[in-house]
Amino acid sequence: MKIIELHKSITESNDRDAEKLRNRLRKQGLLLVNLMSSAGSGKTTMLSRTITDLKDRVRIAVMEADIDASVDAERIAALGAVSIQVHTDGMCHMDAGMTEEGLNNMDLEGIDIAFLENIGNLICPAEYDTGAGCNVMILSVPEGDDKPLKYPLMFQNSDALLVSKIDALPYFRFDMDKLYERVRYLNPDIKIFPISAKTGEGMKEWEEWLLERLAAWRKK
Ligand SMILES: Nc1nc2c(ncn2[C@@H]2O[C@H](COP(=O)(O)OP(=O)(O)OP(=O)(O)O)[C@@H](O)[C@H]2O)c(=O)[nH]1
Ligand SMILES: [Mg+2]
Repeated sequence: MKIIELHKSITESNDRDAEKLRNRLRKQGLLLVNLMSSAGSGKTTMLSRTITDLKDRVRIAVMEADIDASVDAERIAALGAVSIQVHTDGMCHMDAGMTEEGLNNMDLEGIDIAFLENIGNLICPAEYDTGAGCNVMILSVPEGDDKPLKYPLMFQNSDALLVSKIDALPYFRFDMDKLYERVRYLNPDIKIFPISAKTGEGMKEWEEWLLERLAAWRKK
């Protein structure tokens, strides 16, 4: 497994780097999706299912960002998809320069969508534009419906929210209506998809949205 050691970008403006990367990706027709959530919310499991479900329609690659280890990149590679593991030198987020360096180390020939599985945490990743064409976040049922109140920025900066592990709803006190209300208050335009990567429920709606985003990205 290819592991790239990244270091914090030393350029002055992350926003400028992000805009530059986004323009480059737009020209390439490659949709980069920045996937954010807290640790263990189900990012890699959701990605694995999405890659398998869409394998005849689009080619998906994944950049796995972690502080250590390469287990997630190995899970994706086992599906036959292009994957790379990057380490962030202890940092709790990816910035645009790090994202670009990671992408430069991937074989993206023929790839339609590249996911950046960002570091698991609800705070830092929301503060940095990675240059992605869209931001998607996951909140899992066991984490609770109060998270938009405590960590508003990620909900505000995301284009879509996947509410994951809905197969676990019977075992947790989780008010889906309250969650929708809190999220929509912060971000009226966000798309919300309740999913279970375990049973497959809700996956089709999310996958169709992703394909629509790819088509829209290439039209711009
Ligand atoms: N019940 C249930 N469990 C799930 C679902 N999706 C993931 N899990 C479980 O949740 C745990 C964490 O899943 P991962 O996919 O590794 O989560 P992650 O967000 O990639 O984790 P990090 O990369 O460590 O932040 C595993 O035990 C999964 O089996 C789901 O839809 N339902
Ligand atoms: Mg993971």
